Amino acid sequence: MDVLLISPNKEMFPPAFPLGVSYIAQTLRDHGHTAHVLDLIGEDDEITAIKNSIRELKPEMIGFSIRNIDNCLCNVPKLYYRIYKDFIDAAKEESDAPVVLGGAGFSIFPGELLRYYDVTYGFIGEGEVSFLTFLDRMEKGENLSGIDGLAVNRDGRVEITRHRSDQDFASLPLPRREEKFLDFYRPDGHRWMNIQSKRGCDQKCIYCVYPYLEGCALRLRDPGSIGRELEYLAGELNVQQLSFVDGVFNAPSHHALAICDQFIQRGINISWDAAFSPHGAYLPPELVSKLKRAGCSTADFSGTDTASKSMLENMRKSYTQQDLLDSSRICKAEGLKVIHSLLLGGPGETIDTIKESLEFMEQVDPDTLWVNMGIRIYPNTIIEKVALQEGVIEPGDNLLTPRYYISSAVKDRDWRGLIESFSGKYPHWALTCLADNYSAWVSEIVKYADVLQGS
Ligand code: B12
Ligand code: SF4
Repeated sequence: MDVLLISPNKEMFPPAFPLGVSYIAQTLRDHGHTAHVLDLIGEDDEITAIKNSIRELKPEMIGFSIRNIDNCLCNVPKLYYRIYKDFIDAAKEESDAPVVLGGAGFSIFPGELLRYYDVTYGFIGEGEVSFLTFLDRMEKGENLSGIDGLAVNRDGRVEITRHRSDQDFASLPLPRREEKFLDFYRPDGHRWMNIQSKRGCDQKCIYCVYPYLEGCALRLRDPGSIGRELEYLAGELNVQQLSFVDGVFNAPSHHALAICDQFIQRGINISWDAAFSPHGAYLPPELVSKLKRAGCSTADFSGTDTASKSMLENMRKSYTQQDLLDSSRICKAEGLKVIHSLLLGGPGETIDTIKESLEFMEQVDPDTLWVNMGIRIYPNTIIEKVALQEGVIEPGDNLLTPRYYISSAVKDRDWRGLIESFSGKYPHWALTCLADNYSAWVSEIVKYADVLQGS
């Protein structure tokens, strides 16, 4: 079948290459289908680009990859999903081919989005096998029932076969990237790409949808296959900067170590970063000492969330304050940049716990500290249950329109004043929570981006 896959994501801060689309396209091609990709990132007139592509390619199926719903920022909100409606309508106008939806954002809100866009089919979670099965059955006119992850909208009533369809990650093809779009992914002038070394996360942080999206079991890719992808990225695509998109890169540490060996043994010269857990068990000395040699520039402890003793427990983080100190110290000693991020306002947060976190971070002394306030409430998370119990949301509320949890002991108190009192001392901290407009947010977040990109 002839399929057109469209990535409508236009967010440039930073531009995230649509890796999921590459996985789907490669899988389809490997199984005899034709997959074209239209990445709207480089298009000024998206509607015309969609219509022209459809006229030219005459696809028999059109898939939209809905990665982002919103930006999860209560102080400077952006609602991406609304912008995509015109794009999807344009595709429906131009073609009679069925339109299907997939992607992380779609997977969180399948019913809401199928109804909002008035689309019949969508795929929850990983789409390689489920979409392929769907196409094969469509082509043969076979029954569609029982396809894992398939959501079907029948006049507003959405039926879901089974949430998520976890792939055998080891057997997936190497996702070849669409070269014509690569040059839109150069946030600091360097060609920036992404790679995935595992799927799944076995942690249970109260707000996080990753275990829902990818499953709780870790599915690890063979390090050799990652090495081959690294050679392709460095050699064929001339990638200079790389980000691992895994929820936690260094768990399990033996896998992270094996990936470092691939960089070193194959002589891959790419600067890379990843999301790290500060848990001592995931940062053994032999891993930390290899990271720099392998090209890792930054240990981005992007899920730190808090450094308060009680809040570490409330947020169900698996590490301790001591882990935060030790991990940062050993990474810095090996010449890595260190980033921590706080997500303030969770259940049990008070002005005192915020102070405790910030003061603890003074000791940790990261190269930058990203500070956020307010937790986006997603379905299928523990914070959703807490928000329901506390009456922050009501049963049946539509969370597609973003709702945020901020503990009642913080919400109406002067948390801003407290955080501002640190800004003079630590001008390199990215205090995005204080921004009241998007350009103020950007001038804070660049401090984080600068450390990540090594400037
Ligand atoms: C890594 C990551 C980042 C990195 C990206 C680095 C890079 N260069 O790629 C950084 C930190 C920069 C980032 C930034 C942002 N991110 Co982010 N990110 C992720 C993360 C962890 C992984 C994404 C990924 O690449 N996965 C790997 C690929 C292979 O999987 P995939 O894209 O999901 O594709 C699979 C399926 O979805 C499906 N599929 C995809 N498309 C299609 C299409 C069809 C037709 C079908 C059938 C199936 C299908 O099949 C694919 C293959 O299995 C996800 C969470 C998660 N666990 O998914 C959040 C996530 C996608 N991000 C999110 C958000 C909000 C953002 C930001 C807006 C945050 C901000 N405030 O700035 C920005 C947006 C940046 C941008 N330009 O889009 C949200 C989106 C949900 C929402 N609320 O909108 C998520 C879900 C995290 C969250 N908050 O819960 N992100
Ligand atoms: S925040 Fe990180 S460690 Fe916690 S569940 Fe999400 S991906 Fe896993």
